[in-house]
Amino acid sequence: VQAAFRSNLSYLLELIGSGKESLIFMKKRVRHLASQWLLATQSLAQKLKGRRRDQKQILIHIGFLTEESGDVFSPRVLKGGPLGEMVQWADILAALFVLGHSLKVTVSLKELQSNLGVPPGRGNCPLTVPLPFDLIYTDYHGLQQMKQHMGLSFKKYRCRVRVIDTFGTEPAYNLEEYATLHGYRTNWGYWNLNPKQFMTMFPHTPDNSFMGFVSEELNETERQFIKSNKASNMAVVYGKEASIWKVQGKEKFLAILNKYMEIHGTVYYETQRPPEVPAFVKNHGLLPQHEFQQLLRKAKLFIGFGFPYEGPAPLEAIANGCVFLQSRFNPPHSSLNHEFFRGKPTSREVSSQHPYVEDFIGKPHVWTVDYNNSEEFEAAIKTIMRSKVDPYVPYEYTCEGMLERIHAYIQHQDFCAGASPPLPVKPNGHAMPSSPSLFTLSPNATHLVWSYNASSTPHVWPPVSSMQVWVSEAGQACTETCQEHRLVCEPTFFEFLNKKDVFLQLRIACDSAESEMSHLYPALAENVQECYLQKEPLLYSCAGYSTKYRRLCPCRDYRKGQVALCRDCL
Ligand code: U2F
Repeated sequence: VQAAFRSNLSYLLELIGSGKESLIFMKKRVRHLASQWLLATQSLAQKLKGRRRDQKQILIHIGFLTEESGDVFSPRVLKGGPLGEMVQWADILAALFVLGHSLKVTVSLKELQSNLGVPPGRGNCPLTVPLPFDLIYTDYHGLQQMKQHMGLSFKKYRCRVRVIDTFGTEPAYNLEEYATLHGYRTNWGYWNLNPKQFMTMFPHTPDNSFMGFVSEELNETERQFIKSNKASNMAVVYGKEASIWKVQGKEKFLAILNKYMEIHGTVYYETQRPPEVPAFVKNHGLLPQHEFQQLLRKAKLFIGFGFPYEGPAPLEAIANGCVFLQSRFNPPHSSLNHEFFRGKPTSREVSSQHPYVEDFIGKPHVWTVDYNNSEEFEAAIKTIMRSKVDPYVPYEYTCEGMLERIHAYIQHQDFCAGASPPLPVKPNGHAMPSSPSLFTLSPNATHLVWSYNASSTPHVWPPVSSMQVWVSEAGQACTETCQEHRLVCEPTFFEFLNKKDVFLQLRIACDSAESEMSHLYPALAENVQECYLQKEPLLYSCAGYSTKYRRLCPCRDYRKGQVALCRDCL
C-alpha cells in the first residue's frame, strides 16, 4: 500500500490516549504544532513529486511511560521534571502520522502484549508469533519488555526495532561479547543490534541514526514582533527544577549578570521561592511550554548553568531570537568522570552543556565561555547585549527537516537484510571478489574516492557515490577525521574499506594484516607497519581512538543543515 500524506492530526490525538500528565503534555504539543506539521507535509510532498512511498505498519511502544518500568517521568511533568523525551516522542508520533503510516501506540505492558499477539498469561511464549508490524519504535525500557514477552520472536524480529536513545549507544558497548571482555558493560548496552537502529536526540555519534525533534519556526509577523519587543537587558535562566540552581560559583557569575540584566527564571515551586533561587531573580514558576516560549521571545539571553545536558530548550531559545550562553567543560564530561553519564553506553566527551549548539550553530547565537573566568564572562554579556541576533532554527530541527529525514530512514534503512549490506553485485548477479579498483586515489594522494562504474555500484544506502576514505591521525576518532574534511563519518561504508587492498591503495605498507575484533579497526600501527582488519561487522565504529592507531575512516558528504542525509540520499 502507498502511504498518503495526512492533512489532519485529530485521529493521532485519539491514538495517543490519555490519563497521564505526560500524554496530556504530548497531545498539547502535537495540537500546538499541527499547522507547522501540515505546512511541512505539503513542502515535502512537493519535493518528492509523487514518488512511491510504502505505508508501514508501525508500533510505537513508549517504554519509559509504562507503569511496569516505574514511570517516574509522568508525575514530574508539572513539577519541573524532564520533558525532553516527551517533546521528542510527541514529534516522532506527529511525523510518522503525517507521513501517512499506520500507527498503534502503547504505553503499558498489557497493550504491548495484545498488539504483539502474545496470548495473555503467556509471558514467555516460546513460539514465534508472526509480527503484525514492519517497524517498532521503542526505547531501552520497551526493548527489555519486548525481550521478556516475545519469546523467540524477539530474536527473529529485532531487526525491525528502532530504539529512541537520547544520548546514544556506541558500537563497543552494543556488542555483548566485546563489551564484557573489554570493560564496556553498562546497564543499558549489549543488545547486539545494528548501531544505526539506535536513534538519538541530537546528531551525537554518526554510529547511530539521528532522530531529533522539532523547534517551532516563526512566521514573518512573529519575527517582526520579536524585533520590536526584545528587551536587551532581559535574561532567562535554563533550569526548571531547583536542584539545577545548586551550581558551584553561581553567586559570582550571577552577580555579574545581575549588574547588566534583569534575571528571570521558570523554576517549579510549591508554596514559596526555592532557597536555591536568589531573591533578585524574577521567578515565574514552571510555565506551560507555550508560555515559556513567549517569555523567550522577550528575552535577549538564555543562560545555562551546566545542567540539563543536551536538552531541547536552547534550540527553542535560539529559535525565539535569544542568545544562548553556556559554560565550557574543561575537562569534558563523560561516563568516565560524571555521575549523570555513568552507566550510559557511550564514552562521548561532552565539551559544554550543549555541544550541538556550540558546534553546529555557534556565534552570534551561542556563546560558550569559562564561567570561572569573570573577565571572559563579563565581556560576553556586554557583547551579547549589544548584538543583533535573528531567530534561527537549523533546517534539521524544522518540521520539514524532520519529516524529510524520517521519510528517508523509513524508505531506505533495512536492518533485516543481513548483518552487513550486500556485496557489490555484477550485472550477471555474481558477487564480486574484493578489488582494489573500487577506489581511486585523489590527485594529492590524501584520500580515496569511489570509482566504480554505475552499472555495478552496490545497492546500499547512503549511496557509495558520497564516500571518501581518509586516514585518521594517531589518537583521532573517525568522527573527528571526517569532520576535519567537512564530511561526516558513515559506518555503513566500513565494509568497503575493510580490505588489505585499500591500505595498499592509500600507499600504506603493511607487513601484516590480521583480522581481529576491535572497535578501532580497520587501522594501522604506523611504527611497526602492521595493519588490522575488522572481524566483526557490528563493531564498525566511527567513535573511538587510540594513540597506537591510525584508523581508516569512511566519510561521506552531507546536506547543508541536514547532517543525517548525503547529497544524493533522498
Ligand atoms: C533534558 O531534559 P529537560 O526536560 O530538562 O530539557 P529542557 O531543555 O529543559 O526542555 C524540555 C522542554 O521543557 C519546556 C521547554 C522544552 O521543550 O519548552 N519547558 C516548559 O515547558 N516550561 C518551562 O518553564 C521551561 C521549559 C533532555 F531533553 C533529556 O533528554 C535529559 O534526560 C535531561 C537531563 O540531561 O535533559
